Amino acid sequence: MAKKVAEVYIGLGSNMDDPRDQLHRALESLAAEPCIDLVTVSDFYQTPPIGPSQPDYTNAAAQLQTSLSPESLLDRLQFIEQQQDRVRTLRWGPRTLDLDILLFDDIIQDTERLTIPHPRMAERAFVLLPLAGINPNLSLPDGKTVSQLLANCSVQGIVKLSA
Ligand code: A4P
Ligand code: MG
Repeated sequence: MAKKVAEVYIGLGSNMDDPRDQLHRALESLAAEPCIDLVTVSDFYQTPPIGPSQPDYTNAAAQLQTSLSPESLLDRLQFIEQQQDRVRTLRWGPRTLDLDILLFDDIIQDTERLTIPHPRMAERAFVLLPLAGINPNLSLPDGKTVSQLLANCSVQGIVKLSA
């Protein structure tokens, strides 16, 4: 029997050690994963940091299809973060690479390890703007669309980059 394939959106962020290159390397690693199809990659954006004072981020989003469970996908994302020298120190602090699961089909889950949809995505322009570039009509499990959520966010200081 064919394995069920889920439609997933992830957020990518970096603000250390050549952020744009970090995102490109992460996307290459994702594309090379046997159980992940990289379907669409958004534009890249330079975004002012949310949280402690630190350099601007480069953010993007990607649409994936995968036969992995949410937990197994998180394992793969965290492995790719480790490969790129992610060191976990300060919460919301600077990082070489952050890969977050934003949406996983219409799953709603809140376990110790994994919250889906990502708990802060609905108020973050650095997440919503790249997602809207992939599909502005994409809806969260509560029915709100990315473009509706984006209308309530400030996009001040965010600049589209060439990938
Ligand atoms: N975790 C729970 N749910 C998820 C999920 N949906 N996807 C758990 C990924 N991980 C999830 O994450 C901490 C733990 O969250 C993981 O072990 C996992 O089990 P982390 O990546 O180690 O730490 P973090 O990213 O510092 O924490 P957090 O709270 O996820 O931070 P955020 O919300 O991701 O914010 N400003 C700009 N402009 N751009 C950014 O990308 N990013 C952050 C990080 C802050 N400010 C930013 C940006
Ligand atoms: Mg994270």
